[in-house]
Amino acid sequence: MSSTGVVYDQRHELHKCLWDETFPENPERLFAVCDRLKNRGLFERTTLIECKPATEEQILLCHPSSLLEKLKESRNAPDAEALENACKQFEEIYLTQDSFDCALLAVGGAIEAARAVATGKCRNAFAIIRPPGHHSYEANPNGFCIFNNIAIAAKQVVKEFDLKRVLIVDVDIHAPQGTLRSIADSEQILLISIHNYMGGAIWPFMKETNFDYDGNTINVPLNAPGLSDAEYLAAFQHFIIPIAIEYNPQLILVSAGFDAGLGDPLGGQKVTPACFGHLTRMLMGVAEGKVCLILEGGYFKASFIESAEMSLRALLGDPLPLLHIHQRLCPTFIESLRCCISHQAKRWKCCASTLNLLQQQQTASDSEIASMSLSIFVGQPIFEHFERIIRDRRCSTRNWFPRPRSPHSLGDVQLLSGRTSEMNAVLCVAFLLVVAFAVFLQPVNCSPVKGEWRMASKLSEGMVKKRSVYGPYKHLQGYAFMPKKSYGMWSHLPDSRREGFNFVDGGGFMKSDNENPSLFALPVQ
Ligand code: Q9C
Ligand code: ZN
Repeated sequence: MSSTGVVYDQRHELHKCLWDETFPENPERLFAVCDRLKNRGLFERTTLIECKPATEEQILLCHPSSLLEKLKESRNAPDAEALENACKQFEEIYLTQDSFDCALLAVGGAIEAARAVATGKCRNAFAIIRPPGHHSYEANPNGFCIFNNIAIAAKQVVKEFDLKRVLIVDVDIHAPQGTLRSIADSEQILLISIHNYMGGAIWPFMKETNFDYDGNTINVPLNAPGLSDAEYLAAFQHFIIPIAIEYNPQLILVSAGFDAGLGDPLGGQKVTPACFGHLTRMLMGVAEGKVCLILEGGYFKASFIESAEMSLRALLGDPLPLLHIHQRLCPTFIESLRCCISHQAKRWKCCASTLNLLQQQQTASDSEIASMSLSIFVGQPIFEHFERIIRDRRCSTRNWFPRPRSPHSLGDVQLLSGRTSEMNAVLCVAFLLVVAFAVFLQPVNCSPVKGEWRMASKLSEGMVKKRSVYGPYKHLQGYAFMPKKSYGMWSHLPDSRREGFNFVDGGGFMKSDNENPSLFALPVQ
């Protein structure tokens, strides 16, 4: 039996942000994953797949040549400042002089991994590459992604091996608007994605990422934070896997982002590393096990290195830790899943029969037959706001994210780090000092960036309220400010009050180097 292939290339580390060392998508992500896999003796059990740069012809499968030309210029940029300025034309992208070549290499890695599995040279594979790819489409690199690695790889293998059905499963917490658009014209590719949607009030603010999208993309929108293994397993068990079986793909490519994982600062969900292994394993029951994982996001090291390890162990056929599910499914999630099943019942027999079963149960238990829910999309105002920010080039990648919090401050993940009571005492004192400083220095110390940050952090309980504002922000009186974790807002606000607000995306609190604090505040309607 042929072995598990791994793509890994040192050269991917040359892509890094030169002007913001807190940027979450950094070379450290690859070192960390590879160190872990080496230390656990997993690398020596795999076959290294040689990674070569994608050709321009391959990039053109998804992007226009104008983009290639534009990006190529970064090779000759004189300095970091020039690069930073050039990046303002893109949304959340940074470039170094090596980034263009790194991005070609990432696409090449995805292609080689997909090829190895498609030809049977490897029975399955894991492409550990960066920059990630699933947000990029046409001339729009965005969301840390330069070229759409997975969409290009899918189109390449379809073309090269004349495949009729390639399935892409995207478990990264961010909606893959890039992959959705890149494959929209491909009859041989189907995308199924599970991602944060939050009523449309989260980046990329697109209605097409909701359950009622029709096309060759199937969405499982998540409208609540804090979801965990139970919800992901249910989505796979009752929806994603049945559709995958019915579709009967010849090859499965997985956008393996681990930012739905426990403790991830961008994701807000709580999938455990072991669960990522089990999800991979469930997919291995389809397409004769021809599964190729392609790395996407994942920004909390302690969590994503383990998720990557568990996923690779699944590919290798190692036993995985048992999952302990001791929670009921989140009702908001159940509603999403029901919407997905009802909507897809038109196209997929498996969904039609699940729907039928649900309705029988409801009749038997004499409860009312749940009707289809409305498709909610409240993202339009913030989407337009965002478009304006990008269009006017009012932002850069600098300081879009708060400094990473230390693992100790991440509620659930404390479990991973065995904290002593002395440390607790020290942390308490430090916390009180910080609070005291924040309170007392507030009126004096008012640089724009610090000011914005403070206003936001004051609301970190997750409530939206009308605030009285003073100092340089007086004109923002009566606005709702986004707390550090806007996901919190969804859990704190009763449904009836949600429509009244515009939400600012919480996938990393947006700070900026411009002078306009209204970026961070939206009027309370
Ligand atoms: N405050 C990947 O995980 N964030 N990309 C937009 C701005 C976009 C993440 C929010 C995050 C993109 C591959
Ligand atoms: Zn992501």
